[in-house]
Order: sequence, then structure tokens, then C-alpha cells
Amino acid sequence: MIKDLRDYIQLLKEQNKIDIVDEAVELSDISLRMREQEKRGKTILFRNIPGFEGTSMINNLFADRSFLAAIFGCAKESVQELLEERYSKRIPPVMVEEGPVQEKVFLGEEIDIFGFPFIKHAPKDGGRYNSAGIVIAKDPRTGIRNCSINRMQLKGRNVTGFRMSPRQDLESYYNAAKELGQKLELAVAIGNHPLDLLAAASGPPRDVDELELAGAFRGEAVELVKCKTVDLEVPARAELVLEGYLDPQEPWEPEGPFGDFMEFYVPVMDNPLFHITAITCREHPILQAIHAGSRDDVTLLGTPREVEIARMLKSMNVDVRKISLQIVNNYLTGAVAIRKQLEDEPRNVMMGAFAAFKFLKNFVVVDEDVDVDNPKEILWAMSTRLRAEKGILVIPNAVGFGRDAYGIHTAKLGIDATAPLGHWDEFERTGGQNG
Ligand SMILES: Cc1cc2nc3c(=O)[nH]c(=O)nc-3n(C[C@H](O)[C@H](O)[C@H](O)COP(=O)(O)O)c2cc1C
Ligand SMILES: [Mn+2]
Repeated sequence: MIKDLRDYIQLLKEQNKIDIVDEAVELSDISLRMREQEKRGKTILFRNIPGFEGTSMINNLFADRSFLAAIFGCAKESVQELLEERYSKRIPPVMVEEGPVQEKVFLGEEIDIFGFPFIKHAPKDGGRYNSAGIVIAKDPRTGIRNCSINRMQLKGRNVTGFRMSPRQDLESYYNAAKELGQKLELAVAIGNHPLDLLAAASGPPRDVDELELAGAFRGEAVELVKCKTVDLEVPARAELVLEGYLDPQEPWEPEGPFGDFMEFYVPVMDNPLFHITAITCREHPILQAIHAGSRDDVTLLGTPREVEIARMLKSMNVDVRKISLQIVNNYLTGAVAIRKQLEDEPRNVMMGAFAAFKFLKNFVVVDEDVDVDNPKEILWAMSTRLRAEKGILVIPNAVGFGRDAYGIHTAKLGIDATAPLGHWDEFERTGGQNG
């Protein structure tokens, strides 16, 4: 098993899945180059960014599921099942004395986040952003650790805006710290083992430490080192760490706009500030950026949520064949292929999926002969098997994606596009043109 981002880069080289750029690319041109690269479906590493000598920038770590398959050495069709198997086998991290992530330490006046090649992601963004950090925090009530990915807008040498969506675990930590009159310490690891990112993007129950989940995905314990200025631990083999805190007593300040995963610009809104108390890094760190709404983004967030939905449905004895939250690049619409056992089962399947992933908005249930990754196949199933008078479920007023002034995400739509039970012969496919 690979141990860090550098091992992953080596693996991608061996499999011809990465382009390494040694010619000079200006910081302001990187986002555009990344978008071109996303169309090619390969990772890209920029090693020569004028003004940021010695630091690299990587993008498109997960161009599709085959990149995860490369890590596990399995077929891409097997990734979902493999992660499902590993999900419950959590492995606690272990402490080590030292790690490459602390080869260099910047404190006090030496801290300058602008000195690192964080990019502007979309033309109308309010500034440069960190988009790919694993944010580590401890619950002020229980000490349980949480990992998430949160965008951070560079604002000053040692301060960033910090987007903490409502209804996520970190917000509950922040509110608890506020009640206790405490600051909330954070450590933000950048340039991570790809499976640590996958764990941070997962949504296990709140009492689960996502670093134990990272251990489960890796099949071995994550090594951690103690931070220099906060009471937290970070992956020893990450590339760079921002240590600091949110102060819940402090007023929020405007952050944004930012081109978000739905391909809209999130308008300027008030958000907390992240104060940086130390930057530690490797001698020549590799930063990472993720374009919101890219294949990279949907593979990273969609994959663990598919696994969580599969676990839920299997606990209901549904014969699940495959789940996809990667039909479009925003994981709000998904589909599952099942072997139906009861005529009305698809309704329970929809409810199970909506319960397992609260952002899920539209969910289509199809038979096992439909490819759930292919939007044409899903529309084919709706054209040929949906009985709208009984196959549509609308659940109003449920919790959905939080940023929603117009009520677009507060209702769930379930669609049963399965053939009538017991009439399989009449619905057998000819092997036509849709796939
Ligand atoms: C690239 C990327 C960027 C993200 N940006 C944010 C963000 O700015 N704010 C946020 O609250 N969640 C963001 N998320 C989603 C959370 O990281 C994700 O839902 C995570 O599982 C939340 O952690 P929790 O389950 O421990 O609450 C982002 C996810 C990805 C993959
Ligand atoms: Mn969590």
C-alpha cells in the first residue's frame, strides 16, 4: 500500500496516469491548465511556478474510479465493494516522534500563506483559495476527532476566510466551543495520502474519527505527529500543515465569491476567520487544488457516499448491484441498480438512500441490466419502465444541501424505473444502442 502522496505520484507515473510539467507555468495560468487536463482524464503536477520556487502543485488526483482502483490494485468495478468491506474495519492512527511534514516550521512573523502557490480557481472568485486541505479538529465536548474538507480564502499573511457549511460535524464543534467560551483549534493538512482525503470526504456517524476510517481504507494505521502550536495531531507524511484556530467569539467577515460544485458562484457571505499560528511543511512541498464540480471532486465525495448508501441498503436486505452518485459532477442526483425482490421495494430503497446521505436530492432505482453511471441508460429506463402514476415519490421539507434560498434542495425526488416484478421476460433487453 502506498504511504503518501509521493508514493501515489510514483504509482500514477508507472500507470501513465500523470503529466509532469517542468516548464514554467504562472500561478494565474494554472487553473486553466488544470481544466484542460481534466478533459484528458489525467493527473497533472506543476513543478515550476515562478515566484514559488521549490513548491509544486498537483491537481486531478481522482480523474475517475480507475485511479482508486490503481491504489488498491483491483478492477475499477470492484472499488465500491472493496471500500464497503474496509469501511467497518477501522484502524486507530499511531503516534510517531517525527515526520517529513515538519521538516520546516514557520512561526510568528515568518508565517506567510501568500508565499505558497494557492490558486484562484474560477475567474470571478474573490481571491486565492486553499481547496484541498483535510481540516482536523477535536470535539470540545468529547475530544473525538473530525476530518472534513473546507475551502479557505487567503486574506492576510496569517488569516483566511473559512467556509463551514451548516449541518456538518465541524459546525457542531464550533457551536460547542462557542458555548464553552473556547477557541476551536484546527490543523489543515495539504498534500495528503489519497485515501485520507477519501476518509475526510466520508460522512460516518459523528462519533467516528475519520482518521480511523483512513486507516480502514488504507488497511494500516495512519502515522501522526503532534502539532507545534495546537493540541492536535496530523498525518506525518502530509506535505504541508496550517495550524491555527477559529474564534467563535469573533464576528464573521465577508468571504467569496467562489465558483462552487454546482457550477454557480456562491455570492459573498459572512464566514468565520481561520487564524494561522504555524505553518509546517516538507523541504519541497507539493500542494493540491481541487476544482469544485470537476470529476476529481465528484469521485472524491461521491465514492464514499456511494459506499455509505450501499451499507444502508444492504442492512435493509436490498440486493444492491451498483450505486452511482457520479452521473453528473455534483452528487446531488444518484441511481442504484438492484435485483428487485418485492414490487414496492424501490420506495424503501429511495428512503434508505435519502436517509444515508442527506444532500441526495434525486434518486433513481433501476434494474440490474442498467448502467447507473450512464445518464442515457437512466433516461432509457425511465422511458421504458417508469410508471409515473406509482413510480414517483416526493418527500417535501427534508434536510438537504444547506445553501438554498429558493427551496431547491429541501424536497427529495425518488423515481422507480424498474420493470414489473415477475415479468422479466417481457423486459429483457435486446442489446440495442442506448448503452
Ligand atoms: C473539494 C471539496 C470541497 C469542500 N468544501 C467544503 C466547504 O468549503 N465547506 C464545507 O462545509 N464542506 C465542504 N466540503 C464537504 C465536506 O468536506 C464533506 O461533506 C465532509 O464529509 C464533511 O465532514 P463531516 O461529515 O465530518 O461533517 C467539501 C468537499 C470536497 C470534496
Ligand atoms: Mn465527521
